[in-house]
Amino acid sequence: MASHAEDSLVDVIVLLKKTPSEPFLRSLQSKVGSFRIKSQWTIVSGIAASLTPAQIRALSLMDDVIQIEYDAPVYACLNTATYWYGIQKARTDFGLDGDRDGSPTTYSKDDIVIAIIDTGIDPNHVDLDGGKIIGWKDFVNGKTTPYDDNGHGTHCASIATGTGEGNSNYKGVAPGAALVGVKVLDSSGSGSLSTVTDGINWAVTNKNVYGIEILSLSLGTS
Ligand SMILES: [Ca+2]
Ligand SMILES: [Ca+2]
Ligand SMILES: [Ca+2]
Repeated sequence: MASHAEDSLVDVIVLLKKTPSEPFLRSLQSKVGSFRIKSQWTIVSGIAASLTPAQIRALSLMDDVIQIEYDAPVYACLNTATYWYGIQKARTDFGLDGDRDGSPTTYSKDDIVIAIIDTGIDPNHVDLDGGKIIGWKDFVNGKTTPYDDNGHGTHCASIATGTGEGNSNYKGVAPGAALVGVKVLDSSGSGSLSTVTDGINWAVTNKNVYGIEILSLSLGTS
């Protein structure tokens, strides 16, 4: 890691050998001094935390710690290539247009559900309205209803599931599929590795609540 003043705090991701239970985290803090835990996850054994350089050095020597890395910035990808893998797989695995509950123009967890982990989704977009967004979580601003203050997530959601009402040339691959919006990138299209992990962790944890089959991420670290 680059040098940091000894009293500075560095945002890092700490990968652990065990699930980060409260007693385990308390025991780590009792050894290296208390620190702020920003996130803890279940899909990977890890936490996001703000640590001093001395704490990073101390933790890195502990048997329970696999790896410590910077909580790197993450950006929306302008090119949506990665995204198509999921969609092609959706088409192959689930067939047809994403409708699975027998009603192509209404949306439920029993349809194919794609979680768009991105800048948000515009619920008023002509191709995405009508109840297509069946779930929402905002890790950036904590808002309780869907929006997109950037446009990238809406673009990705349209390619995947747009109904083509706005322009039939732009009908999505799976127009009968439903959406869950998970906002992890801000209005400039940027975020951090830990916030993206928060989003993935939330989508996996809630996959049965919303009937999520697919996670869509169109982002990168540079
Ligand atoms: Ca349906
Ligand atoms: Ca519509
Ligand atoms: Ca489903």
